[in-house]
Amino acid sequence: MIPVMIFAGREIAVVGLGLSGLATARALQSGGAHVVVWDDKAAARDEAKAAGLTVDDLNSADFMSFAALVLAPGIPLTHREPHWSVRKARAAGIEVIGDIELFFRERARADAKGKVIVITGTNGKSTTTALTAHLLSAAGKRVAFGGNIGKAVLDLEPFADNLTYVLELSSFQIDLTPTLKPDAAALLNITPDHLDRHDTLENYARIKAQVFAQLDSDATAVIGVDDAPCRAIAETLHGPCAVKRIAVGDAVQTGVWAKDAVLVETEGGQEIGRATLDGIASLRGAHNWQNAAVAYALVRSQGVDADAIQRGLKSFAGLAHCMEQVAKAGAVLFVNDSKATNADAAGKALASFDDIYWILGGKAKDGGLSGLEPFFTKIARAYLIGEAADDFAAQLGGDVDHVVCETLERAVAQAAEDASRSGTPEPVVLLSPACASYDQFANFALRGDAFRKLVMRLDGATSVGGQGRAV
Ligand code: UMA
Repeated sequence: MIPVMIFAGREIAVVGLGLSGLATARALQSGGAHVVVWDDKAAARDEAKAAGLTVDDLNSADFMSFAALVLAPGIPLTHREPHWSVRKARAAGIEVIGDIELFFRERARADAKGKVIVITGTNGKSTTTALTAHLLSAAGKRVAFGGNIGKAVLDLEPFADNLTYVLELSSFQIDLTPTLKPDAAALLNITPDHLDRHDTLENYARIKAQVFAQLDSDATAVIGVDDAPCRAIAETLHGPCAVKRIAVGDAVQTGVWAKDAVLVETEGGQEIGRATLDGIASLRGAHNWQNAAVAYALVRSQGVDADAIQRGLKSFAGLAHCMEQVAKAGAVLFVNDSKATNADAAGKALASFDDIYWILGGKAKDGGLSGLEPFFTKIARAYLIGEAADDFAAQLGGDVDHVVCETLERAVAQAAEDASRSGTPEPVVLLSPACASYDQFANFALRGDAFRKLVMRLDGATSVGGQGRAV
């Protein structure tokens, strides 16, 4: 845990007692603040009480007595409308911040010398964060990683001069972090997502770009330039920090670009290093080349050489629930891509395989399956689950053979049977739902775990490659 002392002796409100809220309350309390917590769900309040925190009904509290409101990232700050606690804080004139802001303020107070790397983007940020942490560790550096992946930031190890933090940040977290000042920041890509929380793509992109707003001259900005919103942000980056561009397919002047599973590092148009991703199952597909190129650029910015990066890439196990190769039964490969909670992310998996028995559905996002039409010819059959099943059946229409299975259990059984009967050389049963999980599961990780269990119960299923790193 990182004790947060900047509010020592002062009263502070924490709203939202999930993973990040509980870590925040503990960190503030251990740093000497008087912490009052609240959650709109009674069960979460009970858990906090049992953990020794002071729960008080903040609905009727006078917010003037608080130094700040620390809000959990999942709670609406601006859209569709601010949470009631945000309105109360604003009326009382107190600031509303998040746990990542506490981390940066405490780091400044402690004058901690260890490096901080932050990674954001619509898709691929978890894989890139885990890969960056892995490459640094493989090169002998001490690393703590978390944020929007794994542990909440304040649950990580305390500051130390030889400790590098690698943090995945969501747009929700960035929006609550006014003094975000890392040593290296990466923005992978921007496609429409979370627009219920950020209203417009422009506003979502503006928030993502904040990772670069306060970089010093010795810091590094790494930006993917394969999509228009990121290209527009890249145009605004003219130092004082180093700026590294990332592209898949097209060469970049200064940065890292990827083609045919090879990463090429350039400086002023000259090649200065390279690494290959050929044969690395955990980094299959063009989207993973982008992730690996970003990780390469970040790790180089910390003084690791290309040979050490190449060795680290080869030993990367991948992430659980991100195109995770779970098992084989005969010729059939089973892939868990439960983290693909939108169409764009599912598209990356569909692009990576050819003979696909596709399990999809859940709680649909705006736009449904639109954009995935170019992959339809690769799909042998689709198995629809959850709330979105009927809607998706209509969207697939006559273009893709499909069956409504409703549950994951039925979908796995049916897809496995069809794939094994097909007699084709490399059929793939792919769970890549293009939907949130909340209609049938508590989160995408539990959905992926359920898939793994169902697959391992099938006749002849043998595990391949070991489980990826937990997310
Ligand atoms: N709550 C209220 N009132 C509300 C809404 C929620 O009281 O109006 C309470 C809930 O009852 C619950 C708590 O708030 O007890 C949940 O807070 P939260 O949604 O911020 O969730 P945490 O458990 O704190 O997890 C958060 C991140 N979740 C979100 O941003 C939605 C986790 O990212 C992150 O790993 C964790 O902090 C630790 O830093 C998850 C995520 O889904 C992986 N992120 C989104 C994404 O990647 O798309 C952004």
